[in-house]
Order: sequence, then structure tokens, then C-alpha cells
Amino acid sequence: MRKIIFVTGNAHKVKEASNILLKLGITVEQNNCGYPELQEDELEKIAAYGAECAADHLGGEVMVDDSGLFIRALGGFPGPYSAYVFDTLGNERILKMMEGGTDRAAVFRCVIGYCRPGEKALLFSGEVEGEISLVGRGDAGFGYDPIFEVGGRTFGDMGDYEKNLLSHRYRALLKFARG
Ligand code: ITT
Repeated sequence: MRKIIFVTGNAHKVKEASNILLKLGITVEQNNCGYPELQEDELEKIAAYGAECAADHLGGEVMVDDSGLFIRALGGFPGPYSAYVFDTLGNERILKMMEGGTDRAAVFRCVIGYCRPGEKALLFSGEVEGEISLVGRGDAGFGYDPIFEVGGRTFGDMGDYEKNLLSHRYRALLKFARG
């Protein structure tokens, strides 16, 4: 079976990617070596740079995942800054920012960067359209899962099995696995 090194500090991503890729004939091993996260305005640039740095550093093929939540009423915020905003504001303050508005549309995007040492990264992106819930709901998942709804249920309500059938990460990893 093919094995891929997934460079990330986020164990939740590893669990999801392992479940998704195992069904597609690929096993996943986490490496937490870290890579420079550019403060860029596009997930693609962050994923490409990270994958290239990590592949050169480790001397082998790697995959990285850069994800972001884009809220339409907030002009796409937090987007590429999702990790920083989650750590500093968190879900409750994002919900506060949206109080009073009627447009709750949002898109979750994932860009997988794959790279071999000395080469340019290949990028695979996936996205899922949804809405920001009125209140946080559900104990499953991580990060923004309790406030991101698809079809009236949050990723936090769904749990891994259901989320992994339709998520931004699933859609990006499917493209990656198919090359
Ligand atoms: P690495 O960069 O080490 O992979 P990270 O958690 O910093 O881990 P991102 O920059 O891609 O990863 O994540 C941006 C933020 O979005 C961060 O707060 C994540 O917890 C959150 N996030 C990413 N994927 C998510 C998902 O599927 N569901 C909910 N939140 C997610």
C-alpha cells in the first residue's frame, strides 16, 4: 500500500485524512516537523511553499493541508488567516460578529500540497458550501466544526464518518489520491 507523510501539527486533520485515504489505498503517517506558514492571502501559496520546504527538509515526498473558512458577509474573513483567528477570537466571537445579519453563507476550503524534494508542489483543492450556524452545536470534530453547517447540521453534529463523506478535505484528498 502506498504511504504518504503528512506534515502537520493538527492531529484531527491526520485522523480525518487517514480514514479518507485508507479507503483509497493510501496510509498516512504524521510528521510534526513544522514548516514556515507564509502569511499570504491565498491558501494555494501557503500550501505550495509549505510542501516544498517540508519535502526539502525531510528529503522525501510529503503532503500538507492548508484549510480556511470563508464567510461571505465578512468579505471572506477569516479565510487564509483561519488558524490565527481561531486561536485569538474563537467561534463565539465570530458568531457575535455575525449577529443581526441575514447572510450566513460560508465556504470551507482545503488545499492539499504534495511535493517531492527539489520539485514544485502539486496542489489539489476541495471546497464545501454551507452556512454559519446561529449558535455552536455538536461535540464532534475540531476547530470551526461546531459553527459550520451543511444541510442544517453542523460538522460538529455530524461526526467523522458523515463529515468525511462530504467535507472540503475529503474533496481535496480524493483529487490527490487520483493524482
Ligand atoms: P497545520 O497548519 O499544522 O496543518 P492548523 O490547525 O494550523 O494545522 P490550518 O492553518 O489549515 O491548520 O487551519 C486553519 C484553521 O481552521 C485552524 O484553526 C483549524 O483548526 C481550522 N480547521 C481546519 N480544518 C478544519 C475542519 O475540517 N473543520 C473545522 N476547523 C478546521
